[in-house]
Amino acid sequence: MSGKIMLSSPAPTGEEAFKGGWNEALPIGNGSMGAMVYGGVSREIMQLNEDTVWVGSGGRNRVNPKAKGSWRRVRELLLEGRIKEAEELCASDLYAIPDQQRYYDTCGHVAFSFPFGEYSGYRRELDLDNAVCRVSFVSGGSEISREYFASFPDKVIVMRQKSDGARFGCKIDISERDNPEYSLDVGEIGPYVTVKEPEGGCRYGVMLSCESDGCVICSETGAEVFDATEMTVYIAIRSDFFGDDPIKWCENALSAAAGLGFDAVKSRHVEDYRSLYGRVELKLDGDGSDSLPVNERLKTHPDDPALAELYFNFGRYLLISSSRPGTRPANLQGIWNKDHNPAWGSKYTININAEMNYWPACVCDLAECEMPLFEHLKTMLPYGQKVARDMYGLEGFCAHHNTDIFGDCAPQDMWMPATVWPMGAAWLCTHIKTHYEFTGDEAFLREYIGILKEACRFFTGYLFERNGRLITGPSTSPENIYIHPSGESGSLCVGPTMDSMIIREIFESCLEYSHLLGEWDGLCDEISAMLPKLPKPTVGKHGQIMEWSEDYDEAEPGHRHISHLWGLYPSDQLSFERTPGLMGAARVTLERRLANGGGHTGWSRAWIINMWARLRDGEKVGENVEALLGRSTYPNFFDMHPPFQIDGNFGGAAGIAEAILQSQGGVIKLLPALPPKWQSGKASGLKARGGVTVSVEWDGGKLKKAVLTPSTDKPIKLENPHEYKVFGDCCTAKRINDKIIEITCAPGAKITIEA
Ligand code: FUC
Repeated sequence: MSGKIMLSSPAPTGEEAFKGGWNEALPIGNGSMGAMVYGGVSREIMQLNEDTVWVGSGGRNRVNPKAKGSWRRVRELLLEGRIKEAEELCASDLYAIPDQQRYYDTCGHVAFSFPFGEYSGYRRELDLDNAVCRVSFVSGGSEISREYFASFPDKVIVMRQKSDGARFGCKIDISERDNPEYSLDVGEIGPYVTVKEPEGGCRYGVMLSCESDGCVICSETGAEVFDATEMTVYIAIRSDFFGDDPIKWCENALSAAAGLGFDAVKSRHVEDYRSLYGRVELKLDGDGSDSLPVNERLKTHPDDPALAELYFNFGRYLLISSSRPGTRPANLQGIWNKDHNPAWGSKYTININAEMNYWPACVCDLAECEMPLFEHLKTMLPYGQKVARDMYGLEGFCAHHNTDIFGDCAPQDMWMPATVWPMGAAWLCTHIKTHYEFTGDEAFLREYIGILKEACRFFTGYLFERNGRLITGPSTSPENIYIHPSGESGSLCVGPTMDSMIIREIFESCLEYSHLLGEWDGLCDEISAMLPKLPKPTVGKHGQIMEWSEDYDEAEPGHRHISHLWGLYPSDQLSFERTPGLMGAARVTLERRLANGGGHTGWSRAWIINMWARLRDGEKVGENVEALLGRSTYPNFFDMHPPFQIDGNFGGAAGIAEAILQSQGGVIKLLPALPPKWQSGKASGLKARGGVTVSVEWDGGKLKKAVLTPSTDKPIKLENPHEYKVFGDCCTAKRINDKIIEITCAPGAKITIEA
């Protein structure tokens, strides 16, 4: 393994530090605590975050009291083609009051001043194999080296600096703050700052302790180190979100870490991290440019397969570092945010972004990292049931296009193309299906089927019949605008294609799993009767999959959302197996979006990669991976919306996996969409649905060898149009059709496939 994000200069720590310079700093995180490491020589900055530090409190009911009496009228106006009036009524009666959910905040930063002047041989790297960031340079004839990491087992962020020669001094400052309400203090362990977040938000503490072979003097504003060749700083951050005292908690974490000492804390961290990261390996043979700093590689070699490999590994690194059992789900920026009021509140946008964060989880064998998303569904459920009742007068679980740490499900913003879209809970619930398909974890399914049912229940009341079809409305096709035949344009509509696809997905999985778990009930009877009336995707005048229930033109044909291809990815409702006749239309849809400027945000590009992979077009996968790297990636490898948004990192990683392995529909497909430039390479430890571990090796763009290791004795379906040789201990293979073979063997057995 050798995944390294390498840079040859520090990120700017002056004026630019909290502007563009931040996109050059490198992220470390333990799921909840995070830091951005600038690697400054004489002034170093670590910008800090903790995932429960949000502005404002929970428990609000923002539902517009007029909504219950008006939403059906909005629907009628839409059906009468009176779009403007419908949108006006929606704006006055359906938008929530206040219109904003809570938002994520930064925990400020800690600054270090060192007496280093001239320096040479500078290097900064994020070692993805060990989750350690390193900085080194030579100053005054001594080599200065630093290591930084965030430990999940020991709940601290650590920074250590060593000099191999001259002694150094350092001032550590925690007082550079612009929070309105904070206080500085020093306790037995070290200095700390406590901050009260505005609008009834949490109270949190940041505390540090410092060890050195020199002398350390702590004060309220930080610490001063004299005459050292080595210093170690431990940082703990905690809010009162969980009800405990942040300062006590920090003291405990810091004294436990200091008790263990740097070496033990580091080896426990590396062991913990590698137990997740080390499950998968990807090697894409590159063009030899990997000795260059990544910012140069991004500019000059965006098509280097080795850079795509790094992007994939960085995605896994980010997921492990921002989402672990017991933490909050990764938000729009994972956990890394420098702003007091970040773009889109750095909360959870659930009309694509939060879901995309979890696309790589299962295939990369990081299913446990997805648990925070499911835990969050539990937080949302009571709120979403109240929204269903208070806003729509209906039963069930309903959320709109955003949620926050408190699980708020009421509409967000006052923006017609996005705000009133009652599908957020439903989309999130489709992850229950995917997670179960990969893990086969029945206990998980039992735990979450109730939530899935509540999401379905909402639609038993909300769907309405028109021309024999059951459709949604008022809703939107996120976040696009259509042109009505009357010439009016609008975004509020009835029956957008994506809604029907999402509802089909949760209805079908609810029925399947209710049957499996013996939990069939009246709701299942009801939705089985409704299912045949859900509209199927239709082809429109351009040969495209229609985005709306009528064949409207789009105001922005290159829109970043490609919602009507939801069935292509993440779902497989549009697939060569299920709907071969519609795959051409899916292709036209994507081509049209791209021809009109689509893919201009990082996440949109990432989605497009996954869709091309499902369309089995390796060339397009390659082109779009190259575009993601070359046009939508910051020097620190963060995804660029702009600004930074982490969804593209995760979606891109998922797309790279999707080029190598697919398993939708329960059929394993090896190298289904390999970009032509990825001539040779290998992947191991990837997971296919059904809990099968897959390793694959290829050369000249062709499969050489693959090994499948099932975790159960259920038969494995493998696409094998090429008559690959299949052998393994006690395993039997039989052909089911001209493309697919079925292999049966014992759990843990190795099935070898050779070209
Ligand atoms: C959706 C997208 C935007 C942005 C925001 C956070 O609304 O359309 O591009 O990513 O979420």
